[in-house]
Amino acid sequence: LSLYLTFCEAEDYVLDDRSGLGRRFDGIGGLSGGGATSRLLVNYAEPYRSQILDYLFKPNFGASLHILKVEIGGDAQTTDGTEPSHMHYENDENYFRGYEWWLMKEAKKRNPNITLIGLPWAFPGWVGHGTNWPYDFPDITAYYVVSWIIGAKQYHDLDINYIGIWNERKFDSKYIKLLRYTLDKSGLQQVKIVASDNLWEPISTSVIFDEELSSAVEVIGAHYPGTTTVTQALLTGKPLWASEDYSTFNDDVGGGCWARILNQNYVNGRMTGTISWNLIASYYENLSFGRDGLMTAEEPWSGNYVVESPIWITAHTTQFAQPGWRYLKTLGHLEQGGSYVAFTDGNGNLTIVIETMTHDHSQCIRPPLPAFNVSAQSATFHLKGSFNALTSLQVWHSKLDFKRQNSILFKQLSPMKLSDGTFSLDLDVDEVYTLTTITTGQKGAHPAPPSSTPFPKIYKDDFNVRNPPFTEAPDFADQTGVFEYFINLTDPGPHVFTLRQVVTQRPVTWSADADQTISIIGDHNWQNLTVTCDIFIETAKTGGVFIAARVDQGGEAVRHAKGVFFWVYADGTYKVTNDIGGQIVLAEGLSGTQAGVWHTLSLTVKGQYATGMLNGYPLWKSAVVLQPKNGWAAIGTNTFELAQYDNFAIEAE
Ligand code: 147
Ligand code: CA
Repeated sequence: LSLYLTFCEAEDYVLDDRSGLGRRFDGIGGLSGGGATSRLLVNYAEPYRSQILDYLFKPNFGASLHILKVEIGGDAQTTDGTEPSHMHYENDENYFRGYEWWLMKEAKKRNPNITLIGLPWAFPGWVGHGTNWPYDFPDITAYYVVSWIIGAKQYHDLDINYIGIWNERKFDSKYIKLLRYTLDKSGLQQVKIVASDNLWEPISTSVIFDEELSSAVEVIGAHYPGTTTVTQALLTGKPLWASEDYSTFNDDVGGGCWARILNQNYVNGRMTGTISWNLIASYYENLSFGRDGLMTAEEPWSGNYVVESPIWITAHTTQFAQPGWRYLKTLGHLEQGGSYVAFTDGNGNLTIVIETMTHDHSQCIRPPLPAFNVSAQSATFHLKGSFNALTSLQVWHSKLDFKRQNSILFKQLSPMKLSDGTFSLDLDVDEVYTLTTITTGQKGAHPAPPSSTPFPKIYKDDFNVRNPPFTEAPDFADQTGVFEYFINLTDPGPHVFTLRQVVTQRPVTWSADADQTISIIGDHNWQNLTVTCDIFIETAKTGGVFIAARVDQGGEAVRHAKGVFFWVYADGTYKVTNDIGGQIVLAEGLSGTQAGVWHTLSLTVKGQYATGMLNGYPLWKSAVVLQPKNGWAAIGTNTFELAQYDNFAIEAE
């Protein structure tokens, strides 16, 4: 027999609207991009792909997101890959590249009221006119960004609601004003500006002291604010958003992080919008920040996906309070740790969200979380004002369980009876409660997806697709440059349908792109394999392409990728290098390769040895490869240059 005493503090909290309401609630969202975070999602077969989209966007089903923010692709590496621009070149315009258009339409299909936001990380090289800076020619940058908004409407009937400046980089007041002016003159007065997607400062002070800037900027958006804001931001009088937040591994600690910041971003920092980086972890897990999304869908080849706890934590708020509702003024911290917020639609509806996340079970990736204590406690809530007459509330409950890995996620309990507007709850640690007048909440469910499998060991793509639904070929994840389906009508032979690298100038980068282009594919655990591909160098004399195996890294580290790279050049030579930069040469010699002719390359890596074939004949053999031991397969070019690929094949052990 064990005897124990629970020591409970019973505290009273008042929820009241009689002295007015707090700020307008702008919603909770997810960010696709920054970069290529949804890359693998688009290659899921139905019905899995639609099921995943339901968990993200369908109202009263799962995360039921209010906001979708997307990257405006800039042809450059922006964390987990590159996203294509709508204007690769100065005289080029195409609003059917990439998957963000598709994603926005899928989100709108499910929730026509969803708020859409666009933000650039990088820009095609021509926007910077040869510099690595987008503000030397602000009129070009404004034209480039406004074109994206106009294209969204013209080709996809998508109304973009907010537009940003330059992700986590310097803003330029002159550019922001010019952007506002260009929007207005294009009839886009309703498109609002978020600035500056970095820290609270210096944008807040700039807005305070510059009236024209202040009227151009609608929302102050800060990243990873750690639930706090600064006086200057409050003094702007603008809505404050955590316009990028979370970025935490999506296990239950990630769920705890998300629950704590969703409440406390308002309690501590008066933020009325919070956007998760990222929306969904749909990129190879070994790239940067693997699984930092609200859920995981990183296996299009199997159909497996995982609805992680952050989805259900999101539902606690999103299903019961909508953008346009107001926060109550009466909210705050609980006596024994944790927090509570309340929302109303102003028409008698009330939603209360309570969280009791402990420090160690709610740490986010950044910033460091100062120490605090949370313990089990009783809380009595007294509803006053227009809520005093309520007699019962719907109850939804989650408890993150770190001991037995047996978490309760978004479970409906019996309604709470109120007497004289009062109810009490026994709160344990690491819990979320929603108490609400809203009766439409639902824990949506689709049949369990197929189980997880590794990337197929035998893989082939001939790129023979006449009307591809997306511009990229399945499972290829561009890490520098952009690889697109291409139809070469002048090809006299069998290579009409190919894949082509199309970025010909170094972009205005956000990250450290490689000096070569590269697209990775496959399983990062692969050791022994053969990669075969037909290649076509387009640049005479100086051009070059490679195929590779055991590529160990991409993302922000792509410049430092190691592996086995088999290069052939238009000058009739070949090289085998251990790195993408071509510094560590394992073999080299004459190949007779040239531009404008198709060649077949084949690379076999087995144990410590690599062998290369050209057009079916051995070209080099027994190159010694000591490291890396494993990695992806890849294709790419020697510089930012055009090149084509066909009949790509992998045979892995
Ligand atoms: C953000 C980026 O905006 C995203 O594209 C993605 O890279 C995300 C991953 O966590 O991070 O960039 C940040 C990088 C560093 C810090 C904050 C944001 N930081 O060190 O505070
Ligand atoms: Ca083909």
